Amino acid sequence: MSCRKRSFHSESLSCEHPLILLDSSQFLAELLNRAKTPIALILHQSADPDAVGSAAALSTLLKTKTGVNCTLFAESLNRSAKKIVETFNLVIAPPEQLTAFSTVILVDLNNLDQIGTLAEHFPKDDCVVFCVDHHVFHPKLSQIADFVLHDDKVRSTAELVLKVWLESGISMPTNVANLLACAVVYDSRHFGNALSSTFEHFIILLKNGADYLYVRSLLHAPLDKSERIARLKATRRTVVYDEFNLLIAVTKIGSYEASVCRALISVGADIAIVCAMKKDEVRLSARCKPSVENDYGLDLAKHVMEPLGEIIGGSGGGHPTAAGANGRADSEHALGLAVQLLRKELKARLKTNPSSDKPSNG
Ligand SMILES: [Mn+2]
Repeated sequence: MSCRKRSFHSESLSCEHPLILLDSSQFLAELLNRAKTPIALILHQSADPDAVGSAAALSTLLKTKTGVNCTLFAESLNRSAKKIVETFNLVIAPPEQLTAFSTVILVDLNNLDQIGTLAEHFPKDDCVVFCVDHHVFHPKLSQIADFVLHDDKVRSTAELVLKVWLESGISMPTNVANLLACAVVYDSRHFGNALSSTFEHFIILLKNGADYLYVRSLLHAPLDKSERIARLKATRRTVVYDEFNLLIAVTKIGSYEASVCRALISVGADIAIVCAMKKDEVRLSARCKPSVENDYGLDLAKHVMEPLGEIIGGSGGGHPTAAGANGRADSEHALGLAVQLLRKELKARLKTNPSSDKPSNG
């Protein structure tokens, strides 16, 4: 197992990691088994309420069950996550402290390229790595994780944490129910893309004391002026392609690429691809309407952002209708590649499924 030492540069990874996929009861058993020394919970950069809520709930569960201390790490938090951290008095530890841990849990991510500058502080020695996540399974996960609880058929990581909690047999405090409820509401876009399982899980949280109106009020935060300016500027520069009976909107911006994507979808695009340049790094975000996934079988994570991340020397992933990639490339070049990958996939899908060549009504 000498190859268990992890590196963040894919070219230096020489062997596959023996990843073990578990169900929620096995995951809890392995976690409790390891909960003898402090545990680090690592969230993705620009952590959202799903990442924060899931991590806080897991941390409470481990503390209650074993007395072990858990510490949360995130390079940065998004606006809604900041509000949740403040409201529930959560603590995000300084990145330097991460190095000392021998057990870590990756929460709501399955690819270390998503932890940003925390990667510099990731424990160097053989530490045991757990992962709980609902994003499209990333091939690189086998290079980093030992024990994995993964299901991309749920709308939030919080629902996987809920299952783990229910296995523990301990009663759920109201604040944990509210934290998990924030996560479910946020990641299901206020139930806009909810599955029947999303409602089933949410009802369990309500029965444990979660308050839907309170959760809604926590997640309602008006956009900053800078974010609104970014959205307006990016919209002005947007190029729209009318192809495959889809309106594909493509643009560049300095930051807020995910927010700009959502804005473009809300003003009428079927698919949006937005590129942001940050110093020497390029970051791309893509969104599509649920109808594009349903009618065309398009998976933005698997078909566009994952291969794009590879090409530009970084990584990509996400969900079928919301995905991203980062790497090193000129922004025009990266956007061109993204559009090329998208066109190639849509063309192939139209050939194999001619019924999808119809106007989108999503
Ligand atoms: Mn999530």
